[in-house]
Amino acid sequence: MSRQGPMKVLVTGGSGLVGTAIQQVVKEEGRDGEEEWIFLSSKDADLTNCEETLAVFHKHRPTHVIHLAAMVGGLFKNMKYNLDFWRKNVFINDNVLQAAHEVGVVKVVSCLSTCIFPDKTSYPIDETMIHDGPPHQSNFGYAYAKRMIDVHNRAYFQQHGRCFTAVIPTNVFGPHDNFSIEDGHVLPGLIHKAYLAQKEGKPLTVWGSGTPRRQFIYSLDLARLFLWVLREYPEVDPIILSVGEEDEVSIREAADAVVESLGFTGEVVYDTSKADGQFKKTASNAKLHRYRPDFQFTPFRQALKETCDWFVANYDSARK
Ligand code: NAP
Ligand code: GFB
Repeated sequence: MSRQGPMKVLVTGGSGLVGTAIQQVVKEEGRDGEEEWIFLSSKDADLTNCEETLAVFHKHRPTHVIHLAAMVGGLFKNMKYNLDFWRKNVFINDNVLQAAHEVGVVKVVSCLSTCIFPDKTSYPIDETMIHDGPPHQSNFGYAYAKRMIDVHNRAYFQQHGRCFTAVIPTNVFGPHDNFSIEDGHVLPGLIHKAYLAQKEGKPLTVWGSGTPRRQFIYSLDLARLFLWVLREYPEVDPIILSVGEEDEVSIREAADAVVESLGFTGEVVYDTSKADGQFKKTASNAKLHRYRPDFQFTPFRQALKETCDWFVANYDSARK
């Protein structure tokens, strides 16, 4: 099944938060010549469209694929558009995996999320629990679409012997995130809101009660792990990419960290009329630890400071 010659890696969603982090890590590694990398954005092909997807795969004929492209958003965007999250992501995933199969791609690494696990569950969550019960109702469209990638992967292996696998990251953040206040995730949303509140001398409003808990992973750490999975992880079964259970923080602690990183000096208020979403989705990184006991995560405060500094320095061009 393996092809001769250097790896030619196609990254779908190569212009997003995770894709740009992979671009940076690949550049830092400087393995020019040994591997060829192609980073796609939606401008290169609309991957919800079958013909455009096949055309871009035939054009580049990759040996390996990192599949990131997806309709993505925070809690509040998910609550509004469950149907769109389901349909777009199902189309994208079916098109990408079938096109990869048709051009003979040796390995695909797709991207799931810890929000796809059952809402009513025991903790910590592990890789065996994906299909054990319904996901949280706030994002069932996105969650079921992502779960189906695991079905695709097992079926491509069973029927065609393909090594199509997936990683399961927790909440990701970093430079090049979507800092949209309405549609983005909590950390970029809070960074943007605190930046504006400081400038305008207004309070920072955190949505919900602040009690839900999240494990955050820095996009550059995730990118390093993605490269290891692409080159070395041998399983079709997915792997959770997460900091430890002990590194989970409450939304209140995350907001406090944003306040500190940005040097916000105003009042912080909580709008409890806004949804809290899933209370927690505490994931185990025991499998990752077995494979990569050496891997060092960037400390949360340091990663958050780097992200805040990037946002301030790139305010005009940042996605928001
Ligand atoms: P992002 O910053 O929103 O980037 C999304 C990427 O997908 C962009 O490159 C976008 O292209 C591309 N894309 C979207 N719709 C497309 C379409 N119809 N055709 C072609 N390309 C399309 O998202 P991200 O946070 O990097 O997410 C990357 C992956 O990680 C996704 O699979 C996501 O589900 C997963 N994930 C994310 C998180 C998180 O907290 N962010 C957590 C767990 C898992 P344009 O730039 O041209 O729009
Ligand atoms: O990152 P987030 O939107 O998504 O975080 P999830 C939501 C939590 O942060 C809730 C609180 O408890 C919100 O009440 N929060 C406080 C805020 N202030 C803000 C704010 O300004 N913006 C936002 N967005 N939240 C998403 C899923 O869940 O996780 C997606 O809906 C995706 O499908 C992603 O998988 C990783 O962690 O709740």
